[in-house]
Amino acid sequence: MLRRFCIRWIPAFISWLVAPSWVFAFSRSGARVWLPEGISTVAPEIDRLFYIVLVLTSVVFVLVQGTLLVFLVRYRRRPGRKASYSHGNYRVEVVWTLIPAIILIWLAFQNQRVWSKVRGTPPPADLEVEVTAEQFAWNIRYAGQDGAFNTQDDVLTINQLHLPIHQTILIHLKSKDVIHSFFVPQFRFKQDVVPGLTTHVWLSATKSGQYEIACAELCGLGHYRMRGFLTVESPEAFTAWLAEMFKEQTAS
Ligand SMILES: [Cu+2]
Repeated sequence: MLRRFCIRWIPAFISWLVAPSWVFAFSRSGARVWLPEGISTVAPEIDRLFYIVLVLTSVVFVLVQGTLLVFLVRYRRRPGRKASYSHGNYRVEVVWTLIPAIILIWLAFQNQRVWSKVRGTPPPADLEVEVTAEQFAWNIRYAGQDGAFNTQDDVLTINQLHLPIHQTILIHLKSKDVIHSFFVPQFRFKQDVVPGLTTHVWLSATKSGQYEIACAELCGLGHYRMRGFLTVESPEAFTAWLAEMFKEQTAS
């Protein structure tokens, strides 16, 4: 009874559990499973690492849990069977220590490579934007024509961030009050915004469209409505929008 149940349901349960990683392993568009579309230059590399870790841990999970279940069923208590003492196996222990160690060291190097690209010295910026978080909005500041912040021609918006596509954007993140977190899932980008600290981060968008900026840090009662709107567009459309915003600002 128990045996039949195990044979029938345990493989089904395990395959259901790890299905997403297998779908990834066997499909060409696998990078889309589970994650939203990646639209920054670093997104494919971050996704690749994520899925490598997912596949590796899935395989280990199946092997370990499978072995455990086989042993549970096979060596269960039976009348007349005596327990025996085993010393273990030196060779097997060396193997199961060495293989994970090598995999983890390899992963650490891979992580380091991607991390230094994402958060190392930023490449020369085409555009700089200042984003100041406050309870419960995103204040966006563009330097305007002169390229300097806090001057007459700055363009200010609330919750409206427009970025030109295929350009390197340097974002200066600040907070007026508490800790917020600037989160754009499609950019694979999430950064805490800490009061008293300016965090400089860079990104480059690879696909135009409308996206959402979320605050990913519980920052107070209105946290749920701290939502920004991100538009990635052609450099021409961006310049036109910025000029329009400046005109509106000076008119009011
Ligand atoms: Cu917030």
